[in-house]
Amino acid sequence: MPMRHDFSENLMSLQSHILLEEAKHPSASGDFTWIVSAISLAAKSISNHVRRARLSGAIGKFGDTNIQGEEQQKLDVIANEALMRCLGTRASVAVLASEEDDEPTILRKGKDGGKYCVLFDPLDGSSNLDTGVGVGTIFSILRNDPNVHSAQATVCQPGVRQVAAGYVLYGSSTIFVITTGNGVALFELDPFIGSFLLVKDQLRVPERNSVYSVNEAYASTFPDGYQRYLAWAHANGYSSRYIGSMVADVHRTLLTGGVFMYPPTKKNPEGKLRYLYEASPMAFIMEQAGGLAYSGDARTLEHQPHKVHERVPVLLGSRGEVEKVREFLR
Ligand code: P6P
Repeated sequence: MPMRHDFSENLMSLQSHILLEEAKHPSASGDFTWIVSAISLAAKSISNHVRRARLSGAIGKFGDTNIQGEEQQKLDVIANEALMRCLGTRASVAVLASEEDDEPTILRKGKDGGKYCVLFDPLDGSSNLDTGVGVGTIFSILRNDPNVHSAQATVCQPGVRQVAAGYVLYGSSTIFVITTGNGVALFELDPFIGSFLLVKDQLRVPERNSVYSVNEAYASTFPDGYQRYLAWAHANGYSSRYIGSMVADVHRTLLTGGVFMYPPTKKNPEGKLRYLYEASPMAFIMEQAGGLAYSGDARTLEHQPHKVHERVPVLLGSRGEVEKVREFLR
């Protein structure tokens, strides 16, 4: 009797998944796959550095501050360099914009083949590294407009124009989550073969879950609607989960439901999180998983940014939970 094979459990790597997605677009040229493979390669390198940071002396402050006025961690610089190196060699990348760099980096003009802009926060939540808390890389891929000659203007696009978005969570395992506009796929790094393997495709965020995620230390300076929502949540048995690392907080919200928010505060009247490489990519992921994402009254993906490091309020998560918060904000 010949051996019966079960092909339903085929190993699907990130590479194969993206190639299959690309094959759905006859006009695709394969450039896009190269970009995702560059991000995947950088993510494996960053994961390795994060996981042995104390042994290699990579923990601690780099001794400089970035454009955000935040003290750079050594690993912020290592992660930024890894992404710059891996993406810089990709012929289809026109512009790179990083949370760690004052200005975007122009690699090539549209006429020289630069089809895409890649924006990223190389190591979000890095201030938590010393205490072993999950940190992450967030990325967003936009088309380059060859007729726009300023790098700043080229990358300042609303989130609806994203070609792809995702994040890598360096947590209890290394998780790669990506959307190219056809749903959300979740991969886990198998360190023994060095590949991101598909764990879940067409991931959906639960419709409801009585969990909110916000830094309540600033609650007294939130706009009134948020304060009234929190009072309602306290009275209705909600629990609070806040890690202080956006990728970890959003990933938990994506998998288990609930609502994550970073409202305007006295210290950050526009909110703390940056639009282009934090709010916009996370909003794309959340909407593609059936959730919602708002920045103030506007749908996050429809916000038109004017500066690379522009900050916006963030409210995202389960449809039912985001709508509940919005009832109090109206
Ligand atoms: P706070 C980390 O510094 C970060 O940029 C996000 O990862 C996180 O969601 C937020 O800031 C935490 O900010 O003010 O609550 O410490």
